[in-house]
Amino acid sequence: MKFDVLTLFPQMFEPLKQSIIGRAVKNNKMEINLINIRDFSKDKHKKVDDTVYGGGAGMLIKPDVVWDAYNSIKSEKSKVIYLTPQGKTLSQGKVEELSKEEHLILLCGHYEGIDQRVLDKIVDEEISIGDYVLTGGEIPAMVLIDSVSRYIDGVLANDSVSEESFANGLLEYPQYTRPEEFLGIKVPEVLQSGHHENIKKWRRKEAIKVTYIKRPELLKIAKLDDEDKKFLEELKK
Ligand code: 4FM
Repeated sequence: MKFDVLTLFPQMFEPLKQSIIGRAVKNNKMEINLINIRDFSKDKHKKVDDTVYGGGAGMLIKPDVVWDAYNSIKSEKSKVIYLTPQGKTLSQGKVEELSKEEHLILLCGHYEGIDQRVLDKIVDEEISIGDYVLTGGEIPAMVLIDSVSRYIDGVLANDSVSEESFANGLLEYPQYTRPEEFLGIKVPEVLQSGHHENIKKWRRKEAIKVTYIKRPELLKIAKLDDEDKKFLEELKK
């Protein structure tokens, strides 16, 4: 999977050189190219923004520099995503869907925005990471790369994604490591029993419990079997 990021602030993507994503890039499991939109300015002062027609505060990114940056990297198989609060909110389902793409081009705005004409020409999909306003699309682009990369073959240990509680739309069950007792609180007995079937059932119930308590709206879309539903009805009493 290839990510091409169009941005005025490529230095903001340094965090992706760390940890799991950094290793995945080194191991050629994924590619992240940073394209500095400013490199496509024809202006002698490398100017990329200008004032807004009709008046108002702030500056807009000029359409031609974004157009030229895009044309330097586009391919038959590329999908262009613009990160903006106007987009559909990113979900785990959308993340999984995007992980099947071959080439994602992530367009990051900054300042007051980007001239609408180039957006109309190149953007395939608008995505938001949540209903709040940031100073630019760079952090959202990193959120998208991080979340999608977890589904790319060889990025995570093999069963981490399918095993995670969220795979069935539930929140994660509580987890414990040593010591066996901390501040007077013991690790649940069943987790030390070595009884894998019981551990699996306990974790499933805890996942349903924590989802019901913290994010009950998620239960409407979770994949629950008859036993799960029975347990949930008991919980509600
Ligand atoms: C986006 C600022 C474009 C300037 C932003 C421009 C955001 C979000 C966000 C800010 N993006 N989810 N929330 N972007 O706030 O995706 Cl030009």
